Amino acid sequence: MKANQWPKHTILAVAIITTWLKTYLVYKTSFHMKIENPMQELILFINPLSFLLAVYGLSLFFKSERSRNRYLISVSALLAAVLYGNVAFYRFFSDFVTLPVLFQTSNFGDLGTSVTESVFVTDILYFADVLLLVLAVRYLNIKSATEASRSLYRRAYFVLTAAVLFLNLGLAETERPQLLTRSFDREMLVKNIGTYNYHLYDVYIQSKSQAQRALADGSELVEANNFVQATQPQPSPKMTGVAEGRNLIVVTLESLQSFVIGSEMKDQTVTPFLNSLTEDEDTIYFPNFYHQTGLGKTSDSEFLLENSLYPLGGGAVFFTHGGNTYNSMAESLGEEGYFTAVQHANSKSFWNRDLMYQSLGIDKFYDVESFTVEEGQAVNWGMKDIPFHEQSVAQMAEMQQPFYSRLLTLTNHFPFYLDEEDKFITEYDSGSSTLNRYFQTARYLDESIKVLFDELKEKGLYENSVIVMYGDHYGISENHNGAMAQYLGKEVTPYESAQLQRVPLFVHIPGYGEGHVDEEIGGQIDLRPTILNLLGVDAEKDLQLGGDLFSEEHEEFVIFRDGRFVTEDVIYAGNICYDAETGEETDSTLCEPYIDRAFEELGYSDSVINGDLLRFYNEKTGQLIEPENTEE
Ligand code: GP9
Ligand code: MN
Repeated sequence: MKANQWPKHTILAVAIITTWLKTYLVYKTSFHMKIENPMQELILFINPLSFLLAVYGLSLFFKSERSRNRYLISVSALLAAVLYGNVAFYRFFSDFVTLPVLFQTSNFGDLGTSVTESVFVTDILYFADVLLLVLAVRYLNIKSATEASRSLYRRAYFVLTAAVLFLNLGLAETERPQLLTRSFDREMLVKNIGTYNYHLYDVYIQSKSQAQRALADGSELVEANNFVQATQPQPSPKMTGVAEGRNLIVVTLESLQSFVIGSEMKDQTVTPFLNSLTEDEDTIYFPNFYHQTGLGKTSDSEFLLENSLYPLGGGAVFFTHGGNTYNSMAESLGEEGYFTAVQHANSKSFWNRDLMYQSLGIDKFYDVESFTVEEGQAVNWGMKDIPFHEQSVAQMAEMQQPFYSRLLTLTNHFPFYLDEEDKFITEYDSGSSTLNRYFQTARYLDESIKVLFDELKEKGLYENSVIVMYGDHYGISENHNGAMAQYLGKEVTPYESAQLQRVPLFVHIPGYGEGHVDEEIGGQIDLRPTILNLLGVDAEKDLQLGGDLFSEEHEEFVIFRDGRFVTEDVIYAGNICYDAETGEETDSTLCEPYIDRAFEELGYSDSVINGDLLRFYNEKTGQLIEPENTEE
């Protein structure tokens, strides 16, 4: 029967098209992915294609039609199972599966049962493409091709596949710059590179870190610990236990840099409430405090705070090492009887927080689901800070005391948009609309902190709390140096740029009475030792790289994640050694000893994280745990 014959690669085409369309339908029906514009929709639509072309395309190497068809059906069935597994998981956890989750089911208690409860008979539809493929193989009359495809055709086919992949990645990059290097959210990854590519990427990231972990042993830990013991300052006895037994509220001031504190813009005060705190009798304000974050931005600052270790140089540590063993501040305070929480009105999987917070021993994560975001209460990346603080304090009022809660603000985030009613000052005029708007969102953030304080007072939580507030990272990147120069009235050299990495730190202790401005040079790595000493928690044996900012012994040496550093005398930036006072280039030998030390310190921190070394460490005794006892 020569008539009605289908071309020879029809089965391959059926496999690709059915799985492709099914995947898109599953995206639309089974996951809640927020699509904001037609471009995102287009990316979502094309994102399964490159992977499907590649994996089904391998069938072109098979010689017999039978084995080709068998291969296609097996792959189709396997992919359907993977996608369906994701759907079932998503129904329960509203999140995409990641490898460590599959292997660390103990973290999730009854993961097994919960997944089986999310299965329905109609789910057979998720396998419709496999069925169609089997029917096509069975009933379509295909022109027979007994040989493997000619290599020229095959090559053309795979060039096309690569082109589709690059088109996909290119579009994704315009929508989400640094998607892969920052990899901030599983949902965002799936939305942009597709569920199948996402799994490949996840396998790559996880196996890289598993290999480093497998090769590590306790000996590296001994070295790191010796370094810590030799460099740790004794905490300030004067400040020990000043806030003992109080609730600890740590507020992350999104993208807030120190240059706005105490500043005016077009005769308008940018941060009136925070300015008043710098002169307040219960507040210690640190104007020379630096962020030390890398690509993990907010999450890196959280990592520094909780662990007093540096984040990683490449990629967000919350993602790459979310399953490590940590001895976090939350865990220490938990052992002291504190209830520990994070409050943040964003999706829980952002920065892998849901998983990382379990590793950090945080009792409860109040994510966006815990908040009621009314019409008009969201801007930029989510809920506005004022209603966020109002609802957060209401949640705190229900918490067991003493509690340690971290509030992550969100409004002062790029692209710094605001609704008209939230603009308390006018825009700046410069060539950078980003910088122009930044002052307004910073002003809004300031207002929201005032609301936070008022609410805490009203709910009777204020007196018995200590409130620590820090800027998480820069908000204005070097792309806006021209506009910054206009505002600052001076050129933004690498020296100035390093100084612009200062973020505000406020330690507010109601009733303290000895508030002042503390000029000590410090960084986010110092937050944990400083706070633990205030609360009277002994951290002598903790493996932490920072030191108590109030201590006489605290060394003024701040290392940035990219190797720049600041001391009392020199600032090292752009491979140039600057005099800290004058900003003039100075003798490079003055920086050299610090360059080596910065390298050493970052290296120890990296080895602890990459080797997951804290699993070998008992922070109570300061002793090594024998490796064989560490695995569950
Ligand atoms: C998102 C918030 C902001 O949850 O932490 O992220 P960022 O981009 O600043 O890291
Ligand atoms: Mn941030």
